[in-house]
Amino acid sequence: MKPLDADTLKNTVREVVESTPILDMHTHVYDPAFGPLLLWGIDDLLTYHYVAAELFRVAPLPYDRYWAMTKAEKADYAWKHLFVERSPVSEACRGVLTILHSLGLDTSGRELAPLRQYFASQTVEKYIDRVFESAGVSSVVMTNDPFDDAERPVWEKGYARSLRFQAALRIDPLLNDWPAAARRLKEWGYDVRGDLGAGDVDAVRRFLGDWIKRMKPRYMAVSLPPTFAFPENTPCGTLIEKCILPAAREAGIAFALMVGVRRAVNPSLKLAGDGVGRAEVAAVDRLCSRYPDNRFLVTMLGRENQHELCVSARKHPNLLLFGCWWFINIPSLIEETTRMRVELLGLSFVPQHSDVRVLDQLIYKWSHSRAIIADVLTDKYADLIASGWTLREQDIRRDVALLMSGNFTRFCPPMK
Ligand code: RAT
Ligand code: ZN
Repeated sequence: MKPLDADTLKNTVREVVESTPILDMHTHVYDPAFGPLLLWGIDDLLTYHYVAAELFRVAPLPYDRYWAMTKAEKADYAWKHLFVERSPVSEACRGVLTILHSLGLDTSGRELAPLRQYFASQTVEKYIDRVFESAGVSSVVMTNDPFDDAERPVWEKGYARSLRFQAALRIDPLLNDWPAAARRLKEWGYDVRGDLGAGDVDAVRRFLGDWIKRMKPRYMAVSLPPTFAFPENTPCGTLIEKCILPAAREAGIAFALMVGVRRAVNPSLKLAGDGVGRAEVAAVDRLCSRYPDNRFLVTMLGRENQHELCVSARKHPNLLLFGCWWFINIPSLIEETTRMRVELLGLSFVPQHSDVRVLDQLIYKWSHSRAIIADVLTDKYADLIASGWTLREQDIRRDVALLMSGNFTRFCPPMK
């Protein structure tokens, strides 16, 4: 294959980035075996919490009146205020339009009824195929919480696993509210006193081992507040050192930390009510250097943390940065963050995860991010060509495959 020149570079990079299958390493969608937990279609898109937060800014109404509405009423309300009475320029609103456009739906009448008709005529199985294909995603990693009463029975009963929807064991309730978690563990037959003594440590290890065996997760994960410190003489610190890290080592899986979320800044907004705060990156440094036999996936929510976190990743081979999380997942910050990561880390990071809660969002989250990743890579390859480096299309294919799936797969291989 002949080397690429600067003129053909842009199109080649774009084509490669668009056609390379993605392993989406953090989402909140479910295998269809979880029934109603899998969200899809126009009403779920318009009631997505990113959209709901924007709705309250322009159409103030008592919170309880909104929450008492049916899903379709909430969707009507969002459509009216965010799409009809003003232009839907925010990233969350634009995303809805990217999805509808890519499905070939006409929005020129600005009516919800024909859109609803389209979704009503789909079957979930066929629609999943269509979305995965259109988004260019080969598989997604779910967020699986054994403390979730809607989800737990499905795991306990068991279902035929598919490669498309892989598991991640999420343990927020265990780390963020130990007294409540201890009560649940006791209810489920684990011999827990709540004092985090040797007996409790054994019981939590058994609990984790049972769920790792049941779910075969790609990793264990937690989201943490900006105040996260390590080491720390708190239930969270003790549980991490005595239970989570040994369990992760034994199972050979990574531990993912998503740091910087201030939960319930406005509780009336429910899921839409969380905020962001600046976290202490040194806590991650200490975790990685004290536990070299553990692997850590880390993302942070604050823009202010991104540079320091990149520098940390340069220091610790057992740390893999991932994604532009939540409030960072907007074009201006994806661009800035991805550019900085390439400059400091080369190709040794996972540039994006989608965090989708509604299946259809795979289409917009990935098409928006892919365009930015391609632009950043084009600039970096152009710099190499200008320095006399010969670049071939197969080099680009190899590099993009690392970013889209290879780096994650190497760090978090599937469990046997
Ligand atoms: O991005 C989101 O949808 C947030 O609501 C959270 O789910 C966050 O990503 C998390 O995993 O805690
Ligand atoms: Zn998430």
